[in-house]
Parts: sequence; structure tokens; C-alpha cells
Amino acid sequence: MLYPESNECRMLTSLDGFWNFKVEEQPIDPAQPLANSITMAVPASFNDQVIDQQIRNHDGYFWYQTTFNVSKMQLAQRNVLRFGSVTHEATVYVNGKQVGHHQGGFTPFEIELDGQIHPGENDLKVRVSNLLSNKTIPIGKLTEENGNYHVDPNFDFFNYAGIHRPVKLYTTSRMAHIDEIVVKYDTDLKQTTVNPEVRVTGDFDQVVAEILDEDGNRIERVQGNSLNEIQKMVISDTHLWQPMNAYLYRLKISLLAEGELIDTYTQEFGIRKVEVKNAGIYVNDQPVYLKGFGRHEDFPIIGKGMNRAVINHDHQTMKWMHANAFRTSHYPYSEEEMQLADRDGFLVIDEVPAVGLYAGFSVSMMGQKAANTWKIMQTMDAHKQVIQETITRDQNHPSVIMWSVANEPASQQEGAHEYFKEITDYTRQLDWQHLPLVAPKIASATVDVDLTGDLFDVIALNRYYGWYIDFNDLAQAKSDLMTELRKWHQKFPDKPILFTEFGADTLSGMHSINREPYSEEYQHDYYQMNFDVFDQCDFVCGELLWNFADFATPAGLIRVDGNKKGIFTRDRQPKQIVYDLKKRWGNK
Ligand code: E9O
Repeated sequence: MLYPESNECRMLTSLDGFWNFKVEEQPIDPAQPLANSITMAVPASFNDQVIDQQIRNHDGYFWYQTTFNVSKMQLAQRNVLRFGSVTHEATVYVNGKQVGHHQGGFTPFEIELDGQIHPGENDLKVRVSNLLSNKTIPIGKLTEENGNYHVDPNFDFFNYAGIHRPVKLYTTSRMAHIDEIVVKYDTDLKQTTVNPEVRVTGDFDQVVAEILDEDGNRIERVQGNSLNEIQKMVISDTHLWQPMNAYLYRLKISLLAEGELIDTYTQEFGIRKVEVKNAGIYVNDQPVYLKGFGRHEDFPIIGKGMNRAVINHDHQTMKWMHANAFRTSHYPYSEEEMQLADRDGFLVIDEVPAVGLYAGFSVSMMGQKAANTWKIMQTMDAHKQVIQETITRDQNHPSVIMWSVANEPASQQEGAHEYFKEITDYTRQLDWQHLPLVAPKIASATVDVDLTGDLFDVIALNRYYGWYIDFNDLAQAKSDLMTELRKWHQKFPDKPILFTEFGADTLSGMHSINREPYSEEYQHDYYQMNFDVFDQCDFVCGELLWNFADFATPAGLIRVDGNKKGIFTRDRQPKQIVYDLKKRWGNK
């Protein structure tokens, strides 16, 4: 699915703005006006826009409504309605009739409106659900009593919901349009051959493909009468996309009929090679050490809503700290963010929303975990769907150097190997780039009990020695961390080890001369201990801290106003560790 653009053949309108909103208490007729609604900004989570705890914490269904105008001229074209994401499930109605449905809160979907709209004002309603279960991705525990739902998220972030990303209406010609462009290429890092895979609906008699460099110069052009003729485009002196030094080419595809242009689309791409070998990660034949964060799409008031200023500020902050990488924990981030990551040169581990694949997991109930996860979970179909939608959406982004197919699954429980064999086979067969695969491992899936290490290219560890384990005992923590690390390396000597989480809850402004947990001093010592260990192990290929910023979670005994493992507060003010880290990464 292409990211919508306007050009000489396509028109683009934004439907973002103030919509009407209502919690579904009784069945609602989509053909009737939405009575007693309140205002809700789109895009954004609905939860923190209202001063109403019942709405904020309601589990179930919600209605959004707006209107949009279409001109007679526009109706001559093919019209498509596109949602960047609706969390977690959307049923879409236009002028009272159901036109589409999508399950999965973090990937885009679109709906053709042919025959559904008329000139003038049209009514648009979306019935949204925030329900999760053991069949959905991510996973929640769903209960129902007399039609009242309750969801216990099986993960440690607030279950924000709503229309989280932009809503757009765009047009294409009715004769033919480009559906998809995959910029496949082969490179020896000098010469690159681009073999685009383009999908088109409709008839045309000529297709033109052009490659433009960053200054807009055309460096290659091929044409033909069919899509398989636009192959073997050669870039003889390749300007590589490098970490923190991006370079983006553009591929422009045009369709013509009887000499007239009927559709065109320009797709950005970058050229780089990613490899895992000799216990290291290599980009363009150079070993890279990942410095950065696990993050969240999370900010006061907007929740998980896409906001360009917040995205840009986070990127500027990471660059200022000499970070070069982040993981999209625990779901694919907005397309707008991925585009900026390409331009900024970040190395991104793109994670699908498969978080909570651990029966009975709850951060506030550690130790009370069921051991039959792979009998309880019925997530295989939904899991494959999110992998397919994530790869389809993100495969043209040079910033994406790895796919993370799950976070902290119960990889030590019986059935884990079978489940992840199917998942990794499926992912590898979809991904033409053969990017490395990871699934960050939970602290309890130690090297002695984990069953899935052989399936992944990089051993990704979420480790909390000195916090959840060996709490307040950094000497013991250091020795336990070292022991586990050495064992992993012994077991998989060729696989690099990447820290995808490590951190300690820290209250900004809390100081302790005794360097007690939760203080900025403890956070400092905790990280220093981890760094001391990493620096002794050359098979460790990166450190992604948990977390970039404090973030909202469901209320919980160990969650006082959210998870405080940020090195920044939720509103992006630095804790003391930031300055040491900036120095470390500046030298590394
Ligand atoms: C996932 C992330 O979303 N990992 C968690 C993070 C946290 O801060 C959470 O925010 O809690 C850590 C999981 C730790 C599990 C420890 C299990 C210990 C078993 C002995």
C-alpha cells in the first residue's frame, strides 16, 4: 500500500480535525446522526482528551463521525479513503453503509469509495473497538459480564485507542492506478541494479520508470509496454545510505495510455546492505554498534496520536545524544516517523505488535505466571497478519535493518519453538531483503531455559539485573549478568548479542546520598554497571536502553504515574544520566 501523495494525477485531502465522538452504550444506527456526541480531535487517542474517567477507561466500542465534501469533478476519479491506523479495530460506514473493516491498531488500511459517495456532503462514521483477547495482537485478557467488557492488557503500556494516525481521501484515475511499488535491488556497494516490483490495477500501454538522485537529477530511465520491462536499472556509482548519514534516491513510476499520463507515483528508497556475521551486525560491510533506545509513541494529552513535532523533537534529542538506533517497541510506529528515520539515518528495529505472548504476564504480579502460554494463545493468524502488513508497509525504508517479530514471548515454555518456527519461516519467505530477525527475550527466558535461540539471527535480550532481579545489589547483578552473557556466547558463538531493554525506574528529581533505587543516583550506577559488562564483551553489538522517556501504563502497584524507566521524563526533560550517556555515546 502506497503512502498517499498528491501529484499531477492524484488529489489528496486531509480529513483530520475535530470529529464527533460517542461511547457505544446501546446499539447505534450508522444511518442516523450521532446524538449527544462530544468533540474529539483526530489524529490522537481519545482517552486523555476528555475529563471523564468513564470514557477514559471504557473498554468496548466507540463511534467517531465527521463529514467530507466531494466535488463533481472529483467524482469522475476513483476515490480512496485511507486510515494511517485505528486502534485496535475499525468498522467504517459512509453515508450509513458499511464500506470497510480492519483489525489491528498499528497498520494502515484503505477503502475504495466507488459508488458510495455523491457530490456535496458525505457522512463518515467509524466504529472503533479497543478490545483485546488471546486471539488478537497485541494480547489482552478479555472478560464480559452483561454486555460490559473488561480488558486487562497483557503488556506494560496504557491501552490508548482511537484514530491515531492521519485520515486521508485521495484520488486516482479510473483507468489504471499503481497499487504497490517494492524497490528491489542488488548492490555490490559500487554498482546497484534496481529491479522494481510494481503492482497495477487497470489497463495502460506504456510504463516509464525513472531514478532521481537527491538533487532531483534523473540518473536512469527505462520504459516499456509492460511492468516486467522496467527492470535492470543501473546506478553505476552508488551513493549509499549510511547510518546517521542518509542518502535517498527516488523511483518515479508513470503509466500512460495513448500517450497520456494516467497515473504516477514517486517512491523514496535508499541503498544499503545489512548482514549478520562473526557475532556482529554489519551495514555496508562495516560493523555497527547500536546506541539508542526502546521507545513508545506516548505523549501527554495526545496519547499515541501521530504528532510531527513530538517525533522531530525525539529524533533531534536522540541525535544530540549521539544515538544511532531505536526499536519501535512494541508496535510499528507511524509512517511519518519512518520517513523521518530514513532521512535522519537511524537504524531501526521494526517491531510488530506481538507483545504479551506470555500467559498470565503482569508486571505487578511477577512470579504468578502460567506455564501453558502456547496452549492458551490463539494468535497465529493475527500474528501473521501483522507481520505481513508491517513488511508490506515498511520494506522500502532503508532505516529498517531488522524485524522484531515479538517482544518477550514465553520462549522458555513448551510449544515456543514450534510457534516461532512457523512465525520465522513465514517472515523469511515474505521478506525479499532477508533482514535479520529478532524477538527480544524476557528476563525469565535465560540461556538455560530458552527454546528459540536457534531461530533468530541476533540474540536480543531484555535484561534487568539490578532491578527485577538482584534488586538493589549491583555487585551481584554484575556477576549474574556476566555469567548469563558468557553462556549465551558459548551456546551461539556466531550470533551477536543485542540489549533491547535494560533499565531502572527513576523518579526525576529524586536524589539519594545512599544511592537507593528510584533515585537518579541509582539509575546512574545501574547503567554504569551494565556498560562495564558490555564493554568487556566484543560480541555485544548494541545497547538500547529502556526507555527513552517515561510513559503511561495502566495503574499498578509498581507503576506510580506510569513506567519511570525513561532517561527523559514523559515531557522530555532530562534525568541526570542523560549527560553521562551523551558523553559515552559521543566517544563510542
Ligand atoms: C517490556 C516492557 O514493555 N519489558 C518489561 C518492561 C518493564 O519496565 C516493560 O515496560 O517492566 C520488563 C519485563 C521484566 C520481566 C521480569 C521478569 C523477572 C522474572 C524473574
